[in-house]
Amino acid sequence: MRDSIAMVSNEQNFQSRIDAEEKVEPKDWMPEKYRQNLIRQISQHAHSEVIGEQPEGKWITRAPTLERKAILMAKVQDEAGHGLYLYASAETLGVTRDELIDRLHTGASKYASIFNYPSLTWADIGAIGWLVDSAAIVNQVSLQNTSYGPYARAMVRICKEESFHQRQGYNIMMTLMQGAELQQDMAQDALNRWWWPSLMMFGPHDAESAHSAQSMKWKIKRRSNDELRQQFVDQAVQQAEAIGLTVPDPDLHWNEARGHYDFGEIDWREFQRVVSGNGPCNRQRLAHHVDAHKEGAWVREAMAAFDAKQRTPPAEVA
Ligand code: BYC
Repeated sequence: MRDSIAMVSNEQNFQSRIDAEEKVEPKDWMPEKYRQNLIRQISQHAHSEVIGEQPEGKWITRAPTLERKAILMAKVQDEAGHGLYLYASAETLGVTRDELIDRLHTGASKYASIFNYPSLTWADIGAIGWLVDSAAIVNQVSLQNTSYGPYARAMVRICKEESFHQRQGYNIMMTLMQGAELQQDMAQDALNRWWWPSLMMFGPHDAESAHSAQSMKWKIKRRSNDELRQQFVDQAVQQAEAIGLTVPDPDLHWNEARGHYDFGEIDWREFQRVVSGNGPCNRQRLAHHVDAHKEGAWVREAMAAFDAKQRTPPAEVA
């Protein structure tokens, strides 16, 4: 009885701290469901950053100029770094890196559906940087104010780097649109294929979103899936028009009364298919990660051995 009263008052105090915009730190008391929900979201976010290296990484050796190659290499390295900040942030919640990777490999933990689509041409690198990084920024700017301190602080740094990523993607699209007809067609084709998957990045409609209500109450999420998606559409449509691209949505039009663009319905069956492991590249992406993880085992073992040696006190000289 006393335990359950203590638990209720812990939960009330916790909610009051959240309502007062205080940050929750790793050693603070937190409801177990808050901890689990954060581990779920942060680790999925980390996996997305790391799996997201694959469609772009493939184009490093195919970049059209030395300058583009250097920029793309830096971007892909940044994504790896984002994964590291996020894994480290999830680890502060008492879960190990090995457990997180294991959940990814067994399919228990998701990653962003968008990375299960193939990058077929150089224009796809433009579309990913422009659209996927834009979508990520719109979401992550709001996550800079998430209630969990280590996650919020990771977001601040990640957002700075994502802005450069978005600019490089848009710059690729702009350059292609100033080129030959073939290059313009390539840019339009990339937009056609990446537009709808980009809208899916924000998740199901608010009414269908399993975690939103509780995550908003705990201020893990600060803005809803639909709100963020609308902001993304409003920005991206104008950016597309500015360089002569057409957004592939016949229902898209400016709604004067709402002050926003109205847009067509996402194909939610496709979303479910991709999220449940049956998108065009799901198996390939996961298999590649499993192989890379196996190949890196000797590095982890060497690091662990070095760490153990550093901790062993030197033997006394007789
Ligand atoms: N893809 O209740 P809901 C990047 C899942 S990477 C897959 O609305 P929530 C970049 C959801 O997990 C940046 N799954 O969930 C990297 C849940 O399933 P579980 C990626 C999705 O968490 C490299 C179920 O559907 N950004 O920028 O409240 C190169 C119900 O959904 C998706 C982040 O990860 C999806 N799109 O809201 C270039 C942001 N959508 O867990 C660029 C952090 C939903 O119950 N994450 N699901 O099995 C978030 O903000 C939220 O987790 C979401 C979903 C808005 C994505």
